[in-house]
Amino acid sequence: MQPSWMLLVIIAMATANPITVTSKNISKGDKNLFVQKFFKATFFQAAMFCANIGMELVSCNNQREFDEVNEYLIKTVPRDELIEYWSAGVKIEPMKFGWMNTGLPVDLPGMWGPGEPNNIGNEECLEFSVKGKTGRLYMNDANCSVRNYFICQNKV
Ligand SMILES: [Ca+2]
Repeated sequence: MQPSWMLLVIIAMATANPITVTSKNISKGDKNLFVQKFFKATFFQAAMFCANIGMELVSCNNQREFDEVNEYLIKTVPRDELIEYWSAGVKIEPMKFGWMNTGLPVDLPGMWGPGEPNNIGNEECLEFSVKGKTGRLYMNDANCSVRNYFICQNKV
C-alpha cells in the first residue's frame, strides 16, 4: 500500500473511531507526548493528524521542554538509527523560526544540528533529528513536503 493511501485510511479510521492515546505512547511531564512512528507524513498531514486526535505538533518553548522531549525520544531510538520527526516549528522570516501552535519564537540556542538552519531546498519547517548513537536531539530546517514521523502533544 502506498504511504499516502495508508495515511488516508488511517485518518479515515481515526475519524470514524478516534484513536485512544494509551500510556504506551505517552510521556508524562508538563505535557503528554504522542510519538507517531507507525507511518510517515508531510508536515501538513502530520499537523492535521495531531489535530484529529485532539493534539497538536510538539513545541519546546524553553530548554527544559526540549530536554524532556530529548529524554523521552532517546529511549525509543535504536542506537544505530537517525530518525527525524516533525515539530510545530515553521520559518517566519529568513533563518528565524516560530512555533505554529504558540506563536512564540524558537529560542533554543545551540540546539540546531551542525550547520543548521541551512535552507537547502526550500526548507520552511522544523524537524527534530534524533541520533541513537549520540542520544542527542537536534533541530533542522527541512522541506515541509518530506515525509517524517512526528510528535503530537497536549497539555496535562
Ligand atoms: Ca536543513
